[in-house]
Amino acid sequence: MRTSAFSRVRCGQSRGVGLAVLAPGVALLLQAGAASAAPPTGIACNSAGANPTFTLEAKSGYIQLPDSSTMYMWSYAMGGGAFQHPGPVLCVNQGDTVTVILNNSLTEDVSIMFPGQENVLANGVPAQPQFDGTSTLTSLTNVAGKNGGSMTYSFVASSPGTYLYESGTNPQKQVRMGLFGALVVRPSTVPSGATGTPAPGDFVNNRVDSRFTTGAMFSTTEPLVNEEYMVLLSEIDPYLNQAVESGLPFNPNNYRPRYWLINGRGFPDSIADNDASWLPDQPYGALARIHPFDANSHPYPGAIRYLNVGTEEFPFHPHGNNGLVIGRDGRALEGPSGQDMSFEKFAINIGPGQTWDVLFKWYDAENYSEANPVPVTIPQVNNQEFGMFYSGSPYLGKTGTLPPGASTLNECGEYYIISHNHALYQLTSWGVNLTGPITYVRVDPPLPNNCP
Ligand SMILES: [Cu+2]
Repeated sequence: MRTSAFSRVRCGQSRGVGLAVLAPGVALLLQAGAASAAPPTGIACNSAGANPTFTLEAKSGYIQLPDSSTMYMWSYAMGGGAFQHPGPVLCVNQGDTVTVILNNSLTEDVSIMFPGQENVLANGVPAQPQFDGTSTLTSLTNVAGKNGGSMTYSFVASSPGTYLYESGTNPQKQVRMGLFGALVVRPSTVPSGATGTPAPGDFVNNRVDSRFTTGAMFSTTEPLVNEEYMVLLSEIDPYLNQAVESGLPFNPNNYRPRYWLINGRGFPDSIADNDASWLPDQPYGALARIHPFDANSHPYPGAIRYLNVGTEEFPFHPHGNNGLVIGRDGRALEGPSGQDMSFEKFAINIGPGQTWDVLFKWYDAENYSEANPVPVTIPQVNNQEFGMFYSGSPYLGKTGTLPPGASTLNECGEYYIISHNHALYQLTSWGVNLTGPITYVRVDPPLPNNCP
């Protein structure tokens, strides 16, 4: 994080992607911020070594939304760091004793729940629901008191996979206001049967078939591409946020989301780089950047960690690809004797509170090239539409001539494939169409290529 003592450790490119998109009626230039601590694409982990301690601060701030509005939010920020939405991605290893110190700068009590973790301690004793003097439940777990209170949670990370962390205090308000983040637990050992010399973190869980592509898979002459991604889905009812900001009451019966986000951003911001300069408080992009699957040069799939912290189901829908679901809610999909219970899925239906771990590959199945042309006649130029990402050629790795007046943001003949939430009513920002939970998969040409 910008000013934290924690490191963001996944490999990645050191340069900006330099993309642009067409929002409805608007051309918007997307460019990476200058000195970025995180890789431009891929999950941006905060790690702190073995048995890590993270200090988080509950505070308020503002985010930017695709309809040009700003929204008052609450968040867990890194201690001493700037407000950010969503909270920091915490990455730990199986078996670690994880300590999270929560400092509370908000004006009401807050807390953190760690769904899927067992035997969570709060200030050293078992975390428990909290009641007031009349046996009314006030919090699902121990709180950090308002206006400067603190609480220290700890647990042993037991099962590799993907988890939410979120407020357990008045969650219908506090989680909706943004008090949530992602927790990744990585295996501590390489699963038996693995070939080569992989690191434990090259696997999603303790199954040998959960291996995915990390930056180390690629040569140092190519910008390193780490193919591990986060899709954290959330929602906002602006009337709740406005009421909280103004200190006014809000009837939860009237709660109704009007914005839906990936990683705290709506499209087109969702495909901007991690740490994009114009989104100082929304550090996490959602663009997936991959190479075509190849058994020799690129033998492992990419990994996506889906999380839904909203109140509605998100039927997420990567075009042109099945995903292999290998984990749910931080548990590998396998039977009691290790039976393989993974399954292929086209639309990934992530229910409220769920997490799904999914592997995916993109095959250049028919190897179309200028020597093996697509078996349809390309229409005349005046009958074609040119998107902002089209290279001018239908062939991967090729660029071609665009008609006069057309411009492109394509860099090197790469492909872009949309990946979006398929509840289409959620693809808006308070009515601004085709924003919301949309991102792309960028497929780069095989190595060697001309990509900058
Ligand atoms: Cu679609």
